[in-house]
Parts: sequence; C-alpha cells; structure tokens
Amino acid sequence: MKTHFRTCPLCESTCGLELTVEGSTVTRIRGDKQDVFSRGYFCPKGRNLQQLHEDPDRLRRPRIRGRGEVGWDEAFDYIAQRWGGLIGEHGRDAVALYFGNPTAHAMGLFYYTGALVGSIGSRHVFSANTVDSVSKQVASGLMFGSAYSIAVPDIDRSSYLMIIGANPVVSNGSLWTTGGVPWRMRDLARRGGRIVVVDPRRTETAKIAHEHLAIRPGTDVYFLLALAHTLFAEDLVRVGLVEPYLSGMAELERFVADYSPERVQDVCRIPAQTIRRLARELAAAPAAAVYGRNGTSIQEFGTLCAWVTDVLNILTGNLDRPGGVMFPLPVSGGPNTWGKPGVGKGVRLDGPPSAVRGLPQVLGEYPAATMVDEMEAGNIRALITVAGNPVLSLPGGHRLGKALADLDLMISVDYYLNETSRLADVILPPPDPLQREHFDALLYRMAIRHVANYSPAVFPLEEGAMHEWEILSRLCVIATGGSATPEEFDERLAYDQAVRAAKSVGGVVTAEEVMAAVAPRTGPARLIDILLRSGPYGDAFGARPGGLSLDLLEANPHGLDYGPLRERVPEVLRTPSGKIEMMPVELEAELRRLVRALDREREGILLIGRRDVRTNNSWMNNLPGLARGRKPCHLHVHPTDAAAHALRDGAQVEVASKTGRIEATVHVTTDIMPGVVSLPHGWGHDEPDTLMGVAARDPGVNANVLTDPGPLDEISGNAVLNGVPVTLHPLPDRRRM
Ligand SMILES: Nc1nc2c(c(=O)[nH]1)N[C@H]1C(S)=C(S)[C@@H](COP(=O)(O)OP(=O)(O)OC[C@H]3O[C@@H](n4cnc5c(=O)[nH]c(N)nc54)[C@H](O)[C@@H]3O)O[C@H]1N2
Ligand SMILES: Nc1nc2c(c(=O)[nH]1)N[C@H]1C(S)=C(S)[C@@H](COP(=O)(O)OP(=O)(O)OC[C@H]3O[C@@H](n4cnc5c(=O)[nH]c(N)nc54)[C@H](O)[C@@H]3O)O[C@H]1N2
Ligand code: SF4
Ligand SMILES: [Mo]
Repeated sequence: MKTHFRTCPLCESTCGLELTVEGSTVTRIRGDKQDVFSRGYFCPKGRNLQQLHEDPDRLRRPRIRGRGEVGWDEAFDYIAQRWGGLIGEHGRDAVALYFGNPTAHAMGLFYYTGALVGSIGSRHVFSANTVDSVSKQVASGLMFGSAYSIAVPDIDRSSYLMIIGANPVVSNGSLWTTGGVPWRMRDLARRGGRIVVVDPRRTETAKIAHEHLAIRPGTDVYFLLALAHTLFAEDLVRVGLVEPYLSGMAELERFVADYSPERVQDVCRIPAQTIRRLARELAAAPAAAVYGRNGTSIQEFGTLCAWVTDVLNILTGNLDRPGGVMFPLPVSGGPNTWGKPGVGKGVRLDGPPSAVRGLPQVLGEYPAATMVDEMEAGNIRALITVAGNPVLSLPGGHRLGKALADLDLMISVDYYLNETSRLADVILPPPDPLQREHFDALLYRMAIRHVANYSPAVFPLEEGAMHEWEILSRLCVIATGGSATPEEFDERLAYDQAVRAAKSVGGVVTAEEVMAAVAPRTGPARLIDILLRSGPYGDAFGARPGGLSLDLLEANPHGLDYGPLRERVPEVLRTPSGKIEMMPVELEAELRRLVRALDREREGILLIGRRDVRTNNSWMNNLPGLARGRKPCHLHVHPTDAAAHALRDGAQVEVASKTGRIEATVHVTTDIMPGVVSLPHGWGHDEPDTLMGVAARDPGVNANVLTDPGPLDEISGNAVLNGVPVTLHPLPDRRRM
C-alpha cells in the first residue's frame, strides 16, 4: 500500500488529492489536508479520478476508421501518407486545429500544442477559449497589456464579493484559481464579509450568498455601468494608489453619465434604488471585489462586461489592493513577468480576416463559432482536434457534425470515441492523468496565492501507451516533413526555452548551462523546470541558492506556498502607454453597438446554460461514480412561464431557436427567473458509433443545437451561448402514451 499526493487536473481549482494505491489499483481518493493551497478540499470529480483510469470505454490504442484498433506506427504512417497529398493540393491553411478545454490542464498539451501550431503553419487555429474566456482576456489585454493579466479577487482578505454570472460553488472558480472556493467563501462570511450574487438563476452560489439579484440575461453591462455612474454621481470614486497610472478617467466619466440606474432598471430588471445601494456598499467596503465569469463572458457584450467589471474595481480603489482584485506573480512566469517591466506591446486583435465572414484573428485564433463556415465553404479540408468535443461544445454543434463528416482528413487526440471523435479517421488516445506528471503552469497565473505543486505520475505508462507530448511531437514531425525523431523535436523545444530563460535571468548562465542544469529531465518536466528556475522565485540555475526548482517541489509533495498576492502596479503593466487604459480606443465600436442595443425590444424567453458539480463539460459523463446523484439534463422553467405554455413539471417540451430544435423534460422551479430557461451543455450522448456506455444510458440533449454561431461578442469573437432567444411548445407526454 502506497500513498501518493497529487494535484487534481480536472478543473481550475488545483486541489491537492491523497491517493491510496494498492498494486495497480487506487483504493481511495480524498482531499490532501496538508496541501498548502486547498487544505483538504476536493469534489466528486476528484474523488472519482481513478474511474477514468479504469474506464473500460477509455481508448488505449489508436484507431483508424474502418480498421479498428491499430498500432502507433500504423496510425502515424497512415497520417503521414495522407498528409503530403493534402498539403500539396490545398496548402497548409486547409488544415484546422481545434484545442479543447483540457489543453489548459495538462503539461504535455499546454506546451506541445503551441509547437503543433508552429509546425502545421496554418492560420486556422481554433480553441474552446473563444466559447469561454477570450472576451475577458481581450478586456484585460486592452486595459493592462496582456491577455493573462487577469486581476483575481483576493478572497481571503476581502470583505465584500460581488459575483456576476458565475457559479463558483459548482464550477470551483474560473480564471480564478482558488484551491477550494466554497470554503473560502464561507470564511469570508464568517469574518463578517458580504457576498452578493447577480444571476438569472438562484444558483448554488446564490443560495449561500447574503443577497441574490435576478438579472435579465445579456443586460449585465448596463447594470455595471449604472454602478459606475452612481460612483461618479455620488462622489464615491476613490482610486487609491493606482491613481498615477490611470488613463482615460475623464472620458470614462463622460461615457457612464448616460447610464443612470433609472435609465437601465427596466432593461436589467433590477430596481434603481438597489443599484444605488450596491454602489454605495462597494464604495464603503474596506476591501471589495467584483468578479464575473461565464454568464458575463459568453454573451453578447462579453468584453464590455469584463472591462466595466475592472473599471468598478478601479473606481472603488480595489485594483491592486489586498482584499480587492490583484495580479498574481506566478511561479512559472507569464506574459506579465517576461520582458521589460511596466510597458509592452499590448495585445493583437486585428489578425488576418477569415475568408467567409471576414472575422479577424484575435490573440492568434479565429472564433471557433466560424470553423463550420470555413469547412462548409471548402477552405478547411482537414482537422486535428486535441482534447476537444466541438460537436457538443460549439454553437450549431449539429451543423458542425455534418461538416466534419465531409472533411478529407480528421484526427482526434482524445480518450474517448465520442460525438466528435467518432467522425475522425484516426484517433490517438493519450494516457490518463494518473499515468502522467502534472503541473498547473497556466492556472497558477490566476491563483490567489503564490503556490507551486508538482505531481509525478502515479502509475507507469500502460503497455502500448504513448505520452501525450510524444503523440503531439510525432504529429509535429509529420507536419514539418522532417526526419527528426520526437526526442530530437523535444530537445529543440527545450533549447529554445533555455535561450529565453538564460536571457531572463540576466545572462548569469548560457543556454547550454541551462540545458546541463536541467538534465537528465526530458519532455514537459524539463520545460517546467526551466520555467520555474528562471521564474520570479527560481534558483536561476544555481545563482540564487535555495530558489525554486522541480527538485525542490519533488521534495515537497504538498506543495510550496510563496505567500499571498502583493501589489504589482505599475511593474505588471504591458500596455504600450505604460498606463492602465480605462477607456481603450479599441472599444469604440463596441460602445456604439452597446448604445444602439439599449432601447431594443426585450420580450420573449431567453436560454442560458447550467453546470453540475458532477459533470465536467461534455466529457466525464461516462464515469459511474459521477452518474450517480447527478442532476439530469432538464430544462428549468419558472412557474409563470410553465403556466403560460401549459407545461407541468416532468412534461416534454420542444425548445426551438433560430438554428434548431430539441426535445427536453421540463423541471418547474422558482430558482430561475421568469422569461429565462436553463439547459446544461455537454449532453447529447446518443450519437451512433460512439463508445461511452454509461453516458449513453442517460444521454440528455445537445443544448448547442439551439445556440447560434452567427452573433458574437464582436471585438473578441467570443460566442454568445447565454441569452439565446427560444420558443417553447408542449409535446404529448411520452410516459402516458
Ligand atoms: N462541476 C463543473 N465545474 C466546472 C465545469 C463543469 O462543466 N462542471 N466547467 C469548467 C469550465 S470549462 C468553466 S469555463 C468554468 C465556468 O465557471 P462559471 O462561470 O463559474 O460557471 P457557470 O456555471 O457557467 O456560471 C455561469 C453563471 O452565469 C449565469 N448566467 C447565464 N447568463 C447570464 C447573464 O446573461 N448574466 C448573468 N449575470 N448571469 C448569467 C448562469 O446562470 C450561471 O450561474 O467552470 C469549470 N468548472
Ligand atoms: N451552451 C454552452 N456551450 C458551452 C459552454 C456553455 O456554458 N454553454 N461552455 C463552453 C466552455 S466554458 C468550454 S471550456 C467548452 C469546452 O469545450 P471542449 O473543450 O471542446 O469540450 P470538453 O467537453 O471539455 O471536451 C474535452 C475533450 O477532451 C478529452 N480529454 C479530456 N482530457 C484529455 C487529455 O488530457 N488529453 C486529451 N487528448 N483529451 C482529453 C475528452 O474526452 C473530451 O473529448 O464548452 C463550451 N460550450
Ligand atoms: S474542485 Fe476541481 S480540482 Fe478540486 S477535486 Fe474537484 S475537479 Fe478536482
Ligand atoms: Mo470553459
């Protein structure tokens, strides 16, 4: 019997887990009480991690459509044979890449997907980020200069938390790495702090908050602007120490002057006096944070919501203040620790336009919503998906399914034969999380303490398995037409990083010395070691003895904690002006769009999403331990709307939108506000030729049949998946037929 400690890789919370292992079996998983960050907190997904390891449906060998399971060499030979002809005939841009959410959670994916983009050389790069966070990243990029300059609520020292369009009690936090947000919220309340939730649904988070305000979907930006308006109107603006670094205050004040609480109250459905009271509370709190996520990110005005959220944090003196929102100084570095402090190039929002809709590449990617347009037009002939399930995740998923079936070549790097990978010519399955090392390089950039934790693999690779970084390296080798081995490829990647690391530690070592210092490590662990040692707490490859290195982390299985967040303005800024841009000129067109939309007709029923503590987007529905006790994929409807449509609890309903229709079971509840219905995404496990037996027993329906790839948060290209107009039509009750 052996005990292993490791960080859970399933969501952004990065909880420490304690695994009891007997032979090749995990007999128990619980929270690691000694974990420096999560201190024992964990959730049902982490508890069932071993079921992923054991899942008989999880693919262990590559598959070629029509041939079934094959060896790795046969799979890569097949790809190599098809590749040359395809690129020769149609060029590199005919290949698209789609990276899913788990690429943010695995070292082998995080680093080697970048290499894949470079090796393939196609401009058609897509990811789940454009149905998720890109709007927030664009706003942060414009204001602070880098897409990863995300100011996170310093919850442990806060006295007031306003959560708008997020459900962290279920999601465990997003763009906000907390190591257990529910217990930190409870601590905040116990200290006498206040939590306010603004959400169309009385969520699990709203239920533990002091106050819940139901808001009409898609109108958040007006509500937030009215808060800003009140701060100016009532002379409550106190920006604090960031004052010398602010630009655009006068223009901002002029703009928000038009958005009085009285002007927006009917639009948002929140009374003017409540908005005024909230503004006063925010201003009066010793330390407060306004935090928004998916409800405000994946909607029509996602970028503007994120912008005005941070504007409020600035106006109340809470940006860069303990207990307000702060910028982490991440252990493995990031765009706001690299390069010259205090100034930078900002972010690029005007990459080359897409062919069909003329949408610009933003932060190096096109909106995933438009991938289907380019496929239908024949501009994309091949697709590589890595850790993604776009058929269930992207708007108009069913239309995408048809387009995928018509591609000349499709490759999926994935665990499962699911709704997307069933359409692939080749599936390349990676080893499960327990067979690989783990380090959250990306998520620590948004963590509320300066923590670091490294987890070696629990089990060796299963026979016949291949490391994910090696799978991606072999694809890179094929794409570059090179004769290099994956090991040589990895060597080059590490050397490039060593060159940058040598520079960033101020030339005390050469790249060759960096490579020697991190030997004999290879693969992602070597890349992490280079980043850690050249990072803000690193040992600079020996020049700063006692500093951080992977060796040091291996000796500390519960992680290391370098303390709470610290003030970082102005050094954190990477804007060309060296200022915090409160009124970025790039937002002009969006602000005009916002002004036009204010007087729009706002009747009818709007669809929003929902998450469950026992699901993880589309992909963990095959684990029996999570299927048990999971809330079903039902449509939540308010009693008023149910009565108006002659719907009873348990009835069948047809939900129709501009793009499609689905049938669902109704759950009547006062937890949802009138005029809004909610359906979770990531369901619809009844497609033919999939291999997910447990998920198929309770398949649910694909909510993204109803969402529309057309409308976008225009500046960022973020999809609009919340606030989708739908109609309801009762169906005959199947159970009684
Ligand atoms: N258990 C579980 N955890 C997860 C995931 C999961 O699938 N399951 N997914 C992970 C991923 S990929 C992410 S990105 C995060 C997301 O993390 P969160 O954003 O915290 O999670 P959501 O449940 O999407 O929360 C969005 C909230 O916005 C509300 N909402 C919808 N439309 C609007 C609107 O127009 N205005 C306002 N104010 N609110 C609105 C919804 O009712 C919902 O409560 O969660 C992560 N964690
Ligand atoms: N209507 C609606 N749609 C939404 C959302 C919403 O709130 N409402 N949320 C959006 C959000 S926030 C997100 S992030 C996207 C998610 O969109 P996607 O990332 O496309 O979908 P996932 O369901 O996360 O699928 C992950 C895939 O990766 C595989 N996988 C898991 N781990 C690994 C791994 O380590 N390696 C490899 N190679 N494969 C792995 C799984 O089997 C699965 O096929 O969905 C978006 N779609
Ligand atoms: S909250 Fe997230 S990181 Fe923690 S155990 Fe659950 S899935 Fe894993
Ligand atoms: Mo996400």
